[in-house]
Amino acid sequence: MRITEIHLYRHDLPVQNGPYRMANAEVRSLTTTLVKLVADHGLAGWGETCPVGPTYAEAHAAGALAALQAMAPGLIGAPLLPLPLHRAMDTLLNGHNYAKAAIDIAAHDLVGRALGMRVCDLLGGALTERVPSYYATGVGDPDDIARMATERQREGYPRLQVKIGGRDVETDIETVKKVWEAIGSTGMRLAVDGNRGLPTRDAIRLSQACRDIPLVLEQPCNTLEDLRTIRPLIAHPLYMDENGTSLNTAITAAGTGLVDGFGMKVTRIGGLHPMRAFRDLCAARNLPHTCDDAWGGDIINAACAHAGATVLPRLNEGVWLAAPHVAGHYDSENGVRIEGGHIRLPKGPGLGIEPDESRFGNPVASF
Ligand code: 0XW
Ligand code: MG
Repeated sequence: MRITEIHLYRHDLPVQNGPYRMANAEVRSLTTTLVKLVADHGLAGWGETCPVGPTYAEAHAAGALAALQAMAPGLIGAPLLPLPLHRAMDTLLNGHNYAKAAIDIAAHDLVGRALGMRVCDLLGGALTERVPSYYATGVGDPDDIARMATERQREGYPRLQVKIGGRDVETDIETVKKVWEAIGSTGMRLAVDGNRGLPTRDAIRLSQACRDIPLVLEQPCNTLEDLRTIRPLIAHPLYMDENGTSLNTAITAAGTGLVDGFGMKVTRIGGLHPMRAFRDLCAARNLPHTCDDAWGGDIINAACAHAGATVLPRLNEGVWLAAPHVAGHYDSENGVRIEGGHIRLPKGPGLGIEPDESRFGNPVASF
């Protein structure tokens, strides 16, 4: 199985009821990049990568397209199996995991279709058909966020992530306390995500002020050094998200006891093949984690859901999807949906998504 054609598409995803606000980003519309790989036997597979704006992570939409265009000519004729494919990509471009991930996802889709297997089975096998999700609020007014928390809990979400940062820490503390008043008795789990936006001073202040609330503190500050500084001074488990840029950083964070878990993005770590290794190293260290991505449509959503279905249930912090903020589906029948706070795993081979290509227009580049 070798790659014979690569087609790249750009597609806009306006944010429903936007903007979506995080400590370092306010997004109204996102540009997603889609990859269609065609193999020598004629089958095709799809991949996707969609940074949530240019300031969330070291990734941006134009960068994804440029990196894919730089690699694509050298990938014609490359083998589709993940190990040689990653090797081929690494000989063409250093880094740029979030672009390589789109090729990796498309290859998994294609190999799954060729073998008649779902991607979750290629990743070792699904442990559930009903994958837990979690809801992430934006940064907002404390009373509004508490109301939203109650609504999502009633919908069936097992976990809530409250966004903080980029403003006065006392408002963040008020938000966390009001949310806990709303959901504390329900069993819903709580993460508080600073998206790199808090000075160490404010992360320590918030954690101390909320010490009786059993939350996890996700990526409150910007750097690894900041996380090391606050680690002994906070009252809560610490999760890494944006700093987990590769298997290498994840291994160091897990191996040195810097963190108690991760918010992990499939594209940030380079795709489903490295995500599988990450999942297994977390299991070896008994560390919980999510299987998300930053944004995107049905293709990335299916990739995250397949990966999330293979995580040990006791370590599974859920699969976040942008679906509640995105209108419509690439595949109106099999498109990935959250129902009752959970995702039903697609049934078909590969990712289980048959995208309606006409939605994407002509490819912006073909090789
Ligand atoms: C909540 N998310 C999964 C969605 C946004 O892309 C940010 C991200 C996070 O946890 O940082
Ligand atoms: Mg996060």
